[in-house]
Amino acid sequence: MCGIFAYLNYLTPKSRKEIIELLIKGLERLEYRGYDSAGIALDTSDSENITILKETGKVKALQNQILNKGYSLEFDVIHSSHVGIAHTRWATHGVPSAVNAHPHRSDDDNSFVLVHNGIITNYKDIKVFLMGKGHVFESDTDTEVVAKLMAHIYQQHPDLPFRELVEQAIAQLEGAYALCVKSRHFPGECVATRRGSPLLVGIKSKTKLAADSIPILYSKDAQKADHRVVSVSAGLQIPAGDFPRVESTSQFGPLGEDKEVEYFFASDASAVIEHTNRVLYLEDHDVAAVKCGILSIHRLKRGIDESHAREITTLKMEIQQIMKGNYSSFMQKEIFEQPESVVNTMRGRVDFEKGTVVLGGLKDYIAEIRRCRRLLLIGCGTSYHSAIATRQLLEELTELPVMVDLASDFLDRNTPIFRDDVCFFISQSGETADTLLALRYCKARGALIVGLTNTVGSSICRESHCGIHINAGPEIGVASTKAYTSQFISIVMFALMMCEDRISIQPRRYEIIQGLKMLPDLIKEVLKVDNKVQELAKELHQQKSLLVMGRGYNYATCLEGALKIKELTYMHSEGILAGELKHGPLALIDKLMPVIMVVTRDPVYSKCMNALQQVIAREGRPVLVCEAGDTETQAFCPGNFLEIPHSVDCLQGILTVIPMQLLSYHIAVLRGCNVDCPRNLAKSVTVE
Ligand code: G6Q
Ligand code: GLU
Repeated sequence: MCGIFAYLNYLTPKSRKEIIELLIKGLERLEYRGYDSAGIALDTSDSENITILKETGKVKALQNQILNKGYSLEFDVIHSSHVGIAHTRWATHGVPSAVNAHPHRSDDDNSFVLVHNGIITNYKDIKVFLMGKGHVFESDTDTEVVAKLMAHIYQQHPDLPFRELVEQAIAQLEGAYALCVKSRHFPGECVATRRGSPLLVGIKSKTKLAADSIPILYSKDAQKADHRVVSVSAGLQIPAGDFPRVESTSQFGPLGEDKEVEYFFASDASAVIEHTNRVLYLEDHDVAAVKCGILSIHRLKRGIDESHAREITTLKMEIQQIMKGNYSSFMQKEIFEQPESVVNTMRGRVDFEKGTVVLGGLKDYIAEIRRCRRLLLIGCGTSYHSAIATRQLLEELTELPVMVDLASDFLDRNTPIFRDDVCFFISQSGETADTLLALRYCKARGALIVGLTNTVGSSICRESHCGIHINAGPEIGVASTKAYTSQFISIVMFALMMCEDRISIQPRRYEIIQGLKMLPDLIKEVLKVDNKVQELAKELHQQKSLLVMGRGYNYATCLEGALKIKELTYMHSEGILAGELKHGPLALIDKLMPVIMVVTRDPVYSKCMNALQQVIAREGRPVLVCEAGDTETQAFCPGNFLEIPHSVDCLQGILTVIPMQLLSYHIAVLRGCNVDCPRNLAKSVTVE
C-alpha cells in the first residue's frame, strides 16, 4: 500500500508548475496503491525552505487544493535543480486525515521531510525517546518518528553527510519501509532506501549514461551493520566516530561535460514509464543517494543479495498498457483484456502443435520438484483462490499431496515445513506482506521456494529460488480479475510440465493442452454474456445478500465470485461448497434469498443437480451459470441462466468466473460504488 514518488531535476530547469504537475501525475499512477490522502513537498520559491501540501482523500483533492492556492505557489518560478517528494497513503497508523498524510516533517522548520511506505513496528519506543528529548509530535502515524529521529541525529552530528545521517536513522528502525527523504540542510539532495517495501529509481538523461549498472558500496563493517548502533532503550546516543564508513566513492551519472540529469523514485514502474524506460530496482537495505546529480547506492548489510552492482534495466511496458482506454474503469478493461492476457501467460511456453509446455523459470528445478514430499500453495484473497481452483488438477497430474493455505493462517499455525517441501507463493503484486513472510518462513526451513507473480522485480520474485511470471500485464483495478485467470493458467502449465513423461497421462495432457489453445476464443464467447449479466445486476443490486454455490472445479469460482461481490458492492456474499449445503447453509434458502449456482458437465454434475433440486424444493429461485445448450439443466430454472461455452473440466473455472467478475462490476456501478478503488482496500497490501 501507499505510493511513493519523488522527482529530482539536476541542471534541468523546471518551473514550479511543471514540478507540481509531474508529482501529481506520478501520484495518479500510483493511486491504486492507496487513496486515503495525498501530499507533496517541494522547495519554497526562494529555495530557502520546504513547502508541504497535503489533503485527505484522493489525489484529485490535493490537485484542487493546489489550484485554489494558485498564485501563492508562484508557479512560474524556475528551479534549475530541485527535489520534490510525493505520497498517496493507505493508512495503517492514524486515521486518514490531512495531518496524518505524508510527507511528514521533523519540526516546524521542515528540516527533514519524508514519505514512507510500510510500518515501523518499534515506533512507540522511538517516539517515547524523542518526546523525552523535547520533540513534539503532530500526527498519529508511525512515520513521523523517522523524520524526527533524523533531526535528532542532525542536532547531535551536524557535520554528518545526508546519506550517512539517513543510514544512522534507519539502523534504529524495525519493520518495513520504503523511504524518500529531502532536507533543507541538504538542498538538491535526495536519499531513498527500502526494506520490505518496493522502490525503484528511474533515470533520464539526454547524454549516454556512464554505465549500465551502478556499483554498490559497502560499509567497512557491513557485516555488523544490521545491528542497531545503540538501542533505543539505551538512550539512542549515537556516538561520533562509530559510523560505518564507505570504502570508496562511486560516480554514476551522465558522461561528458553535460551533467543534466533527472531522477525519479517510485513504488512501481507505472509512475515513471512516461518519463523514462531506464530503471533500477532497489533491494532491501540499499540506500540510494543523489548529490550534485550523481547517484550512489550504498549498503549497510551484506545479505541474501551478494551482487556488487544494480543493473539498469529497460522497461518494456507501454504507457497505453496502464491507461484505461475506452473502458469506464480499469477493472472493466482488465476483465475484457482476458482473451489477450491468457495468451500472454502462455506465450512462448505452450507449444500446441508439439504438445509441450516449458516454463523457463522452472525447468532446471522440475526434477527436484518431482522428488518432493509435497507441494504447498500459499497466497491471500484472489491469489489463494487460484490455488483452490487448481489443486485438484495438481493432485491428479503430479500424484503428490497438495496443501493449499491462506498465508496469514499458515503463519499463525507455525506450520511444519521440511527441506523436501516445495512451496509456491502466489501473488499478483509480489509484495503482499503475509505471503512474503510465509515465503521467508519456508525459506528459512530449507524448502524450495517458487514465486508466482505478475510483477517483475517484486520482493517475492527476488526472494524465490525460481518461479513463474504470469505476464498478465499491469493490473490497476484493486479487484483482481485478469491476474486470477493468468495465475490459474500458470499453475495448470506447471502441472502439465510435471507429468510430461508419464505415458498413462498423455491423453489427459493432450486434452488439457487443446483446451488451453481454445481458451482465448472461449473467453471472447463468455464476454458476450455481458448484457445479460447487466440485466441480472439490475435485478440484484438492491439485495442485501447473494449466495454463490458450486462444487468440484467450480468451488473456487464461488469463493472468488463472492469475494468480488463483497469487495466491490459492499453487499454480503458467500461462496458455498454445494456439498456443505445440507450441513447448514440450506437454512438460509427461501424464495427471497438470491442464489447463483454454478453447474457444469463435469464429474460432480449429478451432485450439483442434487443441490440445485434441494434449493428449488425450498422455494429458492437460483440463477444458473451453466453450459451453452445444456437445456436439460436449464429447464430447472427457465429463463434464469447465464450460458458459458464448454471446456475441459479442469479449465471450466476460468470461464465460469468471468460472469461473476462482470456481475460484481455491474452491481457496483448500479450501487454507485467506486469500481477501481473499493473502500478500505488497497491494491498492494504490504502490511501483515
Ligand atoms: C481481490 C484482491 C485481493 C488480492 C490479495 C492478494 O480482488 O485483489 O484479494 O488477491 O490481496 O494480493 P496479491 O495477489 O497481490 O498477493
Ligand atoms: N504506516 C504509514 C502510515 O500509516 C505508511 C502506511 C503505508 O505504507 O501504507 O501512514
